Amino acid sequence: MPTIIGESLPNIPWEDKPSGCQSVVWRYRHNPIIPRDLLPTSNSIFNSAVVPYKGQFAGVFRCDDIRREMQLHSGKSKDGYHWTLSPERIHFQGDDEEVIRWEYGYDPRVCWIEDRYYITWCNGYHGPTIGVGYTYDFEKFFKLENAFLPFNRNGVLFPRKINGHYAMLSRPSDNGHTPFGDIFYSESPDMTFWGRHRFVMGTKGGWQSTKIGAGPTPIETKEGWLLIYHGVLTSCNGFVYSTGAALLDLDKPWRVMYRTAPYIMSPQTIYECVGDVPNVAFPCAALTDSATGRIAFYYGCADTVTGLAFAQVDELLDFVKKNSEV
Ligand code: BMA
Repeated sequence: MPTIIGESLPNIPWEDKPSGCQSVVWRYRHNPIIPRDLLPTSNSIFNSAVVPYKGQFAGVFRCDDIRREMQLHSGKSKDGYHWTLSPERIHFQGDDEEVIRWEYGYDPRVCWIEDRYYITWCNGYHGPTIGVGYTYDFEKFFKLENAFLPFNRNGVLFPRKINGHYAMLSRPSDNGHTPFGDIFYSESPDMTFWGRHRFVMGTKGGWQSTKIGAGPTPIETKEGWLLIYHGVLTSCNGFVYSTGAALLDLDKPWRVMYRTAPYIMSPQTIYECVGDVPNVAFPCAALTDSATGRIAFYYGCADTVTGLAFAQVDELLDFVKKNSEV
C-alpha cells in the first residue's frame, strides 16, 4: 500500500534531490516560480494555494496590489511552474450581502472535498477571520458564512470528512501582528456551523516559540495526517517564519503523534530573506503523487514571491519520527 492515501499525479512538478543535499526538503532550482509583478497591478504574489485541475493545475493566489490592498486572484497552469493569473480579483457570489461584502482576503488554501474545490482564507470581517467559499471551475466563486468570529487566521480544511464531519484547523489570533498562536481543530456537519473545538498543538522552543499555524491541506498517509505547518521565532530583528511537520492521528486529528523539534525548512535564500517582509517561508499548498510518494509544496517567500520545494513522503515521515518532541 502506498504511504500517501490519495490520487497519483504523474505530472507533479518535481526535481530530484541535489546530490550532497542533507536536508529533508529541497528547493526548486529556478525559484522563485512566480515573480512579484506577474500582474501589472501586483506588488507581490505569495502565500498561495494550488491543486490539480483537469489534468493541469489551478489555484487561488494572494496578490497584494500596488495600493497594498490584499486581494485573491484565480490562476491556471499547464505544468505547475508557469502560471497565468486572472487580472481581476475574485468576486465571490452569494445571496447574502453581508456574507459577500469584501474588505480584504489573504493566505488562501484550496481543498478538494467530495464534489468541489473549497477555499479558506483570512477574510476581513471587522478584523481577520476565516472565510469559506467554493468553486467548481476557478471562474465562478461562491462564498459561504465565515467559519468563526474574528480574530482567526490560517483556516485549513481536511480533504475528507472525519467521523462524519467536515474538519478544519485554525489559529485564533488578534487584530494585529499576533504575538501568540496555537493550532485548534473544529468540525462542522454542513460547512456553516463549526464547533467541538479541540486543542491540537501550541508553541515550542526555538523556531516555533512565538506562534504556529497550519500550512497546506493535511496529507493523508497510512500512518496519520501529515501536517506541514509554519512556526515563528521573534528575533531582535522581528519575526522569522520557518516550516515544520507533524503527524496527527487519522481519526482524532487533535492527537499529535509526532512533531519536528528542528525545522524542515527556514528562510535562508536571498528571495526568502529579502523582500517586503524579510525572513519568511510560508507554505500554503502541497501537491502529492501517491504512486511515487513525491510532495511538491508551494510557499510564500518574504511576503513577495512564490517558491516551490520538494520532499519525499517516506523520508519526511522518517525525519518527523526521528526528530520528534511532542
Ligand atoms: C502573517 C500573515 C502572513 C505573512 C506573515 C509574515 O501574520 O500576514 O500572510 O506571510 O505574517 O508577514
